[in-house]
Amino acid sequence: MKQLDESAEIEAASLEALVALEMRLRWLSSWMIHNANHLRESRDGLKVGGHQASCASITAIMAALYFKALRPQDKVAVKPHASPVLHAIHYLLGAQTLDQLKRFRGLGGAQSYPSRTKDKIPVDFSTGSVGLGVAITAFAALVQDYLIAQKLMPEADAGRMVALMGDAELDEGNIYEALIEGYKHNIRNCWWIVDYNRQSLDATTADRMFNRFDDIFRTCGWRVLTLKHGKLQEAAFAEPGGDAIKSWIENCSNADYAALTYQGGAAWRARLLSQIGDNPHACAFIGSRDDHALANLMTNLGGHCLETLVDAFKAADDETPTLFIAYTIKGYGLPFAGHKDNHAGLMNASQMGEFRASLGIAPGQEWDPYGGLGDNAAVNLQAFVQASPLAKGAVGGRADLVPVPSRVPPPEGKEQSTQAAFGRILLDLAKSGEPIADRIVTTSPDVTVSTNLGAWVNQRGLFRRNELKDVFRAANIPSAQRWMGHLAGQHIELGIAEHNLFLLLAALGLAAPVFGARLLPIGTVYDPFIARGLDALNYGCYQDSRFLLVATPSGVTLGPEGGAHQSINSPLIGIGQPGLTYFEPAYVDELAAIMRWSFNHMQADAGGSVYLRLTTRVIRQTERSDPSWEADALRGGYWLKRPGENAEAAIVFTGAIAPEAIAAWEQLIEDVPGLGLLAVTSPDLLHRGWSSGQAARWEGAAATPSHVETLLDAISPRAGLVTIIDGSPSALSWLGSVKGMRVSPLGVDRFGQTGDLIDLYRTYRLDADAIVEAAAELFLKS
Ligand SMILES: Cc1ncc(C[n+]2csc(CCOP(=O)(O)OP(=O)(O)O)c2C)c(N)n1
Ligand SMILES: [Mg+2]
Repeated sequence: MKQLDESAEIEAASLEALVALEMRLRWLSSWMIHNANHLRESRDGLKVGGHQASCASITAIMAALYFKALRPQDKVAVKPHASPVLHAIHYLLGAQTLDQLKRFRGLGGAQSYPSRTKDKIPVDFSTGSVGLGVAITAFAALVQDYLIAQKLMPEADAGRMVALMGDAELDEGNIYEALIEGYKHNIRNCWWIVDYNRQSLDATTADRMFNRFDDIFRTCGWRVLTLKHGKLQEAAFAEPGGDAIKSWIENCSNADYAALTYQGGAAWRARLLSQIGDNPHACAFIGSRDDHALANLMTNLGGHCLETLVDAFKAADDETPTLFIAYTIKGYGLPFAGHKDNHAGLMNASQMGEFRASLGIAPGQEWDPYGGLGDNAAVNLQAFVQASPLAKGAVGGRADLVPVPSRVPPPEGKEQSTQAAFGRILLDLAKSGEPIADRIVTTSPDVTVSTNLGAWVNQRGLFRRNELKDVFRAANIPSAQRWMGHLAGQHIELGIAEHNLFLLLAALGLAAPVFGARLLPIGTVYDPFIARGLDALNYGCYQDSRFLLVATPSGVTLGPEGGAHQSINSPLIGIGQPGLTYFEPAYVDELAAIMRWSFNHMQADAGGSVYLRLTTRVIRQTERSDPSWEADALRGGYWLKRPGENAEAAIVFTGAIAPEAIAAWEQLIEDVPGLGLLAVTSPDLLHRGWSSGQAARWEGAAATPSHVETLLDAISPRAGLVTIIDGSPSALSWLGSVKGMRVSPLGVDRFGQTGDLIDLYRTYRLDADAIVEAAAELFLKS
């Protein structure tokens, strides 16, 4: 009995501490935003912003999670607008500095939205574009299972992947794509906690979705825990008249609830009396409370009640994926609570002053972590924080590097396509016994076979937590594909949802920093459908995830497949996307060298992800007389035909149209002596090198020429260039600006249509004749 009393006492003390911490978080997040907007000097007159209402909505949830439920091995994606709350938590934990808080939303300060790479606190997953941070936790749970199955991580270290999300994120389609894929892969150890304040940015959210989310998630194997009422409400419902109050709440629309919250106690009273006042018990119930108590009761929703939250987190302490729908009030406890326009609302100085005074915080003590608490209470609260599991620091160390073979041999054959060679290189690696082959993990959204990953999958198998039999094989039905799924498999097959591909790649590519075990993920996709998952691709790159994206086939070169499958502007994505290096090799020896380079680049401290734009077009491979091309190819380009001294012209090409460039060169070389032929393997590296070299010079660095400048130094400054790529011509036309040369850019700038290569290259002016004509205009008539 004594023991029971003691543990009840500890529980009560811990709840009291959580209540106090919730208040600290609400205060500190509000103050951080207030400081940035109203106190810090504004040099440009721009509104700094920040979301006090979004923070106040989730402070109780985060207090219960961070100071009670989370274990060091758990990983969290925090809803973007709750960034100040996350910084405040780490401030209390001693992991965030006051300087960073004061510089919230300033250069080098705490970021507007949690950022893995820019923030100085541990951020497991960046967020910002709503929906993505939620879904990545499902994929991270899958990655964790993969690492455990591959014996790269002990099961005992498994953590929970948690997403703290706004309710409007439930409108993002990517959530449901992830939900479906997660169900197929039987994910576990995943919590999604919805801050269900029934407000988005513009308005209150649709009532018709009430109870629908529960159904959707349960259908996909999730446990759904709805935290609608706080303990105060639960207790009140048991009083005479309480059932009438409960059913009134049940039937109240989102907009009405929000508006009444904003209006306060008198408005609650008037509305309740007008609608259920004829029930004498309800009338007495309402009459027994003053306005303040009534407002307090009506806003005592589950997501603001620490006891309810702690109980719910405890109740879900197993592997089952769980959706918590925690009812909240946007702006809880702040003057604009419930107002539909409060998303970006900021308290003014006098409102902040009142808030400060209500907490007993003296002017000048605003940043004090435990200000206004009184000595004993402050010491106790600090001790509680220091005793929380998170104060012991995050787990996970530096992941070892995976050795990359000194050479990745190109496949043999005079005539080859880069896509087929990619498949062959992976197959050779699968058979090689090289350690790297065990760390490669492939994935594809239902285009595994058609992007030539089939042979790799036959060798290494599909990853499945629950064994998947190959029914066709068991029935002796001939097939080139062996599709057995098991724990040791190294290919994760996805349904057709390119967005999921990029989120899974992002999660796989974070295995080293997040789980301490390095993977080398390779994803394949048809090049045009990168656009489907572009935000998720950007999301992965933004948080420095490392993967190899193989996009194939590409351009109009895929011929009869037609316009809807032809990619035009993807080279520009490759050039424009930070954190992603784009290559488009023409020959398979280039591809092999680039893949080897990629395996190193994906592991380098200052490395990144890589995008290969490949093709199914089979072309004659080139004979190499010396190996010097390779180093240049890995820097973005090399002279396939060296120009003569002071040459007046060059043809510059990228990728699959190499045969047309060569044919044109052969036709022109007699008339244009010294004509050069430049193979650009990476327009991206050339451009990046050029612009960063310039920036470095402007900042006073030594004048080392960039690779493209060195390449173009081989020809006359007055030379003309014909550039050609099966993609947007602007991917190469900029080359003229490097040395001020004239350019005639060829490429595709209209939607394509079906046809064979001869017709298509003629129609889109990608054939040798087009190059010769462009050259004639540029070199001969000038
Ligand atoms: C993909 C994307 N579209 C639009 C936005 C702009 N935006 C930021 S928050 C928000 C609504 C947030 O509502 P909710 O998720 O319910 O969060 P809370 O109410 O807790 O602030 C919108 C539309 C965004 N960040 N990302
Ligand atoms: Mg909301």
